Amino acid sequence: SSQSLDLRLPTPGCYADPVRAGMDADAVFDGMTEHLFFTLGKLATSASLRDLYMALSFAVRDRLMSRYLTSQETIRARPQKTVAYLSAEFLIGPQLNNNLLNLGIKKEAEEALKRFGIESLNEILEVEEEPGLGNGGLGRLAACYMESLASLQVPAVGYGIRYEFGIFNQLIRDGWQVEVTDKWLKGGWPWELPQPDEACLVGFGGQTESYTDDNGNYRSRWIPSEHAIGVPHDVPVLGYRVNSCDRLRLWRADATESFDFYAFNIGDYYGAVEEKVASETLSKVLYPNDGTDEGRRLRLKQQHFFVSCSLQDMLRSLEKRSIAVEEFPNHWTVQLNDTHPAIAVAELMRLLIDQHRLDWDKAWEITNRSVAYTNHTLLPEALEKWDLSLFKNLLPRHLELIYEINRRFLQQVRLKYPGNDLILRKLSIIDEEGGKAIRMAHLATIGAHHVNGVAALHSDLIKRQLLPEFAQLWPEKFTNVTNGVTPRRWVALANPELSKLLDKEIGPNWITNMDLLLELEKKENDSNFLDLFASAKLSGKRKLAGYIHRQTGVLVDPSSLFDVQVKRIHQYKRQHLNALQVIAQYLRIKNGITKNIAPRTVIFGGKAAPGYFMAKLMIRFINGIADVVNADPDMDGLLRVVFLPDYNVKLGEQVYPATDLSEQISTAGKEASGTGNMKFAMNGALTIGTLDGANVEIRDRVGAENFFLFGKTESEIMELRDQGYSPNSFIAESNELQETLKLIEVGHFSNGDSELFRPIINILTGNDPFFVMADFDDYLRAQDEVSKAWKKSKKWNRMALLNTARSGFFSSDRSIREYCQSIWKVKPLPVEISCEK
Ligand code: B1N
Repeated sequence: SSQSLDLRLPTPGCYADPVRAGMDADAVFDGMTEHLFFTLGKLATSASLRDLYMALSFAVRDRLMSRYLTSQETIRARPQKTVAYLSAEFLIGPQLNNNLLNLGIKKEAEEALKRFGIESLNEILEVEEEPGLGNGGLGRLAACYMESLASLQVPAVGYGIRYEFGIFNQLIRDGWQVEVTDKWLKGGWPWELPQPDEACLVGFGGQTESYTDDNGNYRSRWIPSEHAIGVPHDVPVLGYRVNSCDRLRLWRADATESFDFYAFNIGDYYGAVEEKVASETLSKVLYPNDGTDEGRRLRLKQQHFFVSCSLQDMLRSLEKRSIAVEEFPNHWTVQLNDTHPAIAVAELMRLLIDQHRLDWDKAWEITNRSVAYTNHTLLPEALEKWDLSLFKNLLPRHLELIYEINRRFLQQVRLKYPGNDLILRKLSIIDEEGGKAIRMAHLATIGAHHVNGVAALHSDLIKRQLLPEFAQLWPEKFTNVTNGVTPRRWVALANPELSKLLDKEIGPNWITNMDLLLELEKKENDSNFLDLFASAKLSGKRKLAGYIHRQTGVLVDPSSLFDVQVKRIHQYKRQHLNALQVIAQYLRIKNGITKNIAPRTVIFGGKAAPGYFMAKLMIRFINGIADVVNADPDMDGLLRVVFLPDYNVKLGEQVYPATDLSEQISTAGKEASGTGNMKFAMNGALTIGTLDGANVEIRDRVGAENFFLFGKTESEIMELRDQGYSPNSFIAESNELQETLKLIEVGHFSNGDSELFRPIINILTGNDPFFVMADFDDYLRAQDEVSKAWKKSKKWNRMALLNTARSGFFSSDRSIREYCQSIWKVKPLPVEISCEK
């Protein structure tokens, strides 16, 4: 609560804040002035907006430093278990506004900016570039979880990679996606603290040798052929109105300066520099999630690089505090965010056995007690497998260890299922079909004490379909933690109008206790309140309409139904199903059947992986439809189609508060959870969706009558598939679908080019792997329900209000509490800043 919040200045003599940075507007102004002058070398009179952004960011960073350092000091003085969240992606988004909110000095910053002639904080926030260190949901989840961990005062470190280039920026040219390098570090990023003194050394390649140690034990040692240095770059993660400030520790790869680097030794100075450049490509770029083969070796290198640095860092923290290595599981709980860091199982074994000289059983006990694994996908193409030869070449010692882990594990299996060779083959870490490969999900599952899925349905499918033999062997290992999103960023920051209304109606505590939103239920028939709720939404829509006009030139009507699908472009997410529905509506309007049409603005946004041809064509397809629809006067006042370029966290903050209808239309069984679905519901959008991922739980919570359900269930999809699914039987039964497909085929959305969208037609009428044709008619039916409901605006507003009121469960605070209690067994450690006496 805000009462226990200590915003006073630390008193003199407090080591943590020697300059006693104050929290009032005067102090923020003085801080900005000093940073303009001393850090940026600028006079206030000639400062650009960017200069002011930098100055304010440094001033804010100063003001969270005593919390950051005191948090570290507290865990050092009072050792207890800390969460190590290992993730190849952290999609943290813009930092300034979030830190202002969590520190509680937004007003003060606004006041300070006024003295520089800046009337609105938004002008400054606009300047901030976000670090795109993730692809989508998985990376953003890691960021929400770090924020909730800090807000719940749980000691935690997020370990990842400081990619020099994050996810590409997306331009749309002639309707096609064009990728542009993301240079987020240009001009300096004020939120990171490089710690070169804490660098770690990581090996790759070479070979292993066996030898006998002093005690006569047979051992193996690894002689790597190359090394890289990991330099930690720390980003403070401040909790909401608490002193706890955790950190993100992102590793940047540097070259090791071997002897031959020195000019005196060689005469080939430039050759040596080139080699150095080559080894610095390790943390150069984030890989897209398209599962293609490009750069696979480098990706495995990245994974081992950040995992090894992180585990060494954890072990070093014990040494520094003179804690025995055997105590590791009492001090660190290591969460694997999918299999991207799963090499941790082998690397921790290697560090414990080869460097800390533990015997196998002790090392295995420590590893298994420390590590847990979250699975985020069932899609076979996204399940990581490494070619045995590639793996051996890069990590020969880890391969030996994995063979031994596997040998011991299969012994256990033989004991339980004597003579059952089939189950041995199914459970083995080594995939023997085709070329041999390491299955990382198996390594993670065997090494972990818990395996969890990210929504109830998904966790169930893990047990029934993905890893049934493992679930049978270790039923108690498998569990569910439904994803959540942080209400600080996704409501308080993104939706100031709604937040103001909530504060007024139920008080400010909903920000940390989303269950309080349930109190809004009693307003469901209060016309006055429903109008206020609707006008908060309208204000979000007006802002987004302005943005859409500036970015795309399309004028949209804020009073129309904003129907939104923002997420990565993927066939399983079925943006093409949505696009087909738009064409069907277009045809109805053209044919004068406008009785059941509600004025709509259909908005799409999302990036396609650069190597994913069909996804890129889907973007072109949407833009082809938009061109035709938006140019047709018959559509005026009834239909608009927009593709928003470069969807990212910052744009998401504009989109969620401005949405009436949330499109969550993946093929049942394919979307592990979804998290955008939660952000929409919190902000009072209604969902049109399938029974997939967390949609199921959203519908259960908000009520079936406040959710537009359509489509085949996961078991119906399986049944269809088993019976030999034929999309043409569904097409044959639907005139609207036939006409829609026909219009695409004749080139109506491609200026008469009947070839351009042929691959889409072919896939839908061919094997239609994501059952678009099977769900089309029911989707259209549900969309008609939406249009009908939109016309009864009071009813719509009540449904929207109930979505917000009942969305509290989807706060990441709830998810993190579940992880803390049932998987990590960690407790909060309140941080006190009191330097008196
Ligand atoms: O993780 C999110 C879920 O809400 C989404 O449903 C799920 O699709 C997403 C390879 C992935 N699963 N797998 C990935 C990311 C990067 C990569 O290189 C796979 N992302 C998800 C959070 O649970």
